[in-house]
Amino acid sequence: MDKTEISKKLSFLLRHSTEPLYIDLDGGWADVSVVIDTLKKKYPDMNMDILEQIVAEDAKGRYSFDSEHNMIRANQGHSIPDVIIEMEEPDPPEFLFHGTATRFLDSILKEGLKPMSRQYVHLSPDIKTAVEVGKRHGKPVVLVIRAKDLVDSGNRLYRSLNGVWLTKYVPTDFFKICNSLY
Ligand code: HQG
Repeated sequence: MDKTEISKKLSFLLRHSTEPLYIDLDGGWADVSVVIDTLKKKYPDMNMDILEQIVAEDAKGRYSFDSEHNMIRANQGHSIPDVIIEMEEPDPPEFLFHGTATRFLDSILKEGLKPMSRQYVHLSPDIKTAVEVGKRHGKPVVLVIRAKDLVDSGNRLYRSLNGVWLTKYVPTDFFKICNSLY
């Protein structure tokens, strides 16, 4: 059984499924047994052990269980507008990074960074992670964001439990193309 493939399906269920059965809007929690039953339809060997492994081994810490492991949620990345996920609002670092593809640059430089289909614009704490995010869309390019100035100007910037920084919109005057070698 391909755990990466199951993890992709799991992220979809926990971030984008509009079926209210899965996601409690208050906190984004889904019932573990319902999630396993759903995954079993496509992956008949799916069980709690495999789910525990997927959560524990996830390189980006995408998922959390509640203390009893009866509920599970994605820590960030949601598109469902009404889901409220627990986030911190710590003091931001001076700079954060956003990885995107060169083909989006014209539009981004004109309009600013928008959440597109997700609830938030996702920002990375380091260039390496941003390059990986950008590669998912094509030839990567990294933008450096003046995060501290963004907050000092009255914008809100959150950090998800797995360390992804999130904000509603980044106007063009708060970022530029990052020219470091990557
Ligand atoms: C771009 C992954 C045109 C934006 C990653 C991005 C991340 C614009 C794309 C998380 C634009 C949206 C999120 C504008 C932004 N005009 N394009 N004005 N503003 N865009 O996938 O940030 O692996 O929704 O640059 O690690 O790529 O799934 O967002 O290229 O944390 O856990 O529109 O997803 O996490 O793409 O990725 P996405 P993202 P997971």
